[in-house]
Amino acid sequence: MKPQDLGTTAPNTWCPGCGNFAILNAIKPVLAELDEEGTLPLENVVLVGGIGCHGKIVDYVGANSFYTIHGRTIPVATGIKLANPDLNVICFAGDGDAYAEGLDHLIFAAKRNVDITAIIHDNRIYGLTTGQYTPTSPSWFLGRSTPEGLEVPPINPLEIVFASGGSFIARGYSHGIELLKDLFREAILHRGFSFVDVLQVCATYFNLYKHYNDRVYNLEDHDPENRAQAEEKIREWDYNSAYDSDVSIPLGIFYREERPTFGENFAKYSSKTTDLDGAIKKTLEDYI
Ligand SMILES: Cc1ncc(C[n+]2csc(CCOP(=O)(O)OP(=O)(O)O)c2C)c(N)n1
Repeated sequence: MKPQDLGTTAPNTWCPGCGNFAILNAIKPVLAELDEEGTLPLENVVLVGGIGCHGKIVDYVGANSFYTIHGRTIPVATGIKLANPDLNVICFAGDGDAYAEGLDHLIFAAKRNVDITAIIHDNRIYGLTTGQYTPTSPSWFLGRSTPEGLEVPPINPLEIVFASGGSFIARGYSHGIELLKDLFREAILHRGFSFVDVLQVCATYFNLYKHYNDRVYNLEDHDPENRAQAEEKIREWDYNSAYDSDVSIPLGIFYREERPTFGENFAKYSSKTTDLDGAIKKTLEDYI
């Protein structure tokens, strides 16, 4: 299979220069390669899209897919994975989708180590609804809903996922397809909750290409299995750098850990729940 075999006839409506094209052009070769080498047959892949410009990606990849509602890619993906553990489920969510309306789902997926992949198209605005601020917009951002500024610092989503127990944490950039391909492949193959925050530039409402181009660098000599090192690198950039600041923005895999997944724990948990029901009933009967 070749990446072009994964094309569809849906007309693409993203703006010229949109960072979503890089994500699309990275995921297709990865899925084609995994299928071709027999590691992950395409029939076992399910793509889950949120609502936003990012969500349209599921229309542009010829694979099984599910359009969810805004903020709900992760619970839908979790349900698919629990119902059929043979499937490999990949969520495409926006920063509005995953860090605002759907933030609790992100935290719980990380905590439970649900065996799914979350790729976040982090353009740091609501793109589809024309440029309102999101949890990762910097405090100096002037947008449609905040024309006089925001003055609220952004969250660092990597730090949230790290603190919540995420077992694979990475950051990519929409101006570097080779790195995106590596990150997507590793994330998809990781057993557990894989989280990739992609700095995906919205060329129309928040064009950060120059800001990022001058500051991004790839992590080297970094041990993702070392929690202290991971924490230090995750905190190196706080998403709030001023446009002209001299910060550096690391890209790559920050953290990786092997631990039991929610699916494995869920099987044990649900059988225990049944026992527990019986035990509670018996206690009540004894009591009454
Ligand atoms: C439950 C619900 N809340 C809000 C909306 C309105 N809405 C549609 S898209 C969107 C924001 C999209 O932003 P983001 O998730 O960052 O995706 P992008 O368009 O930037 O890719 C919002 C708030 C909705 N459709 N459904």
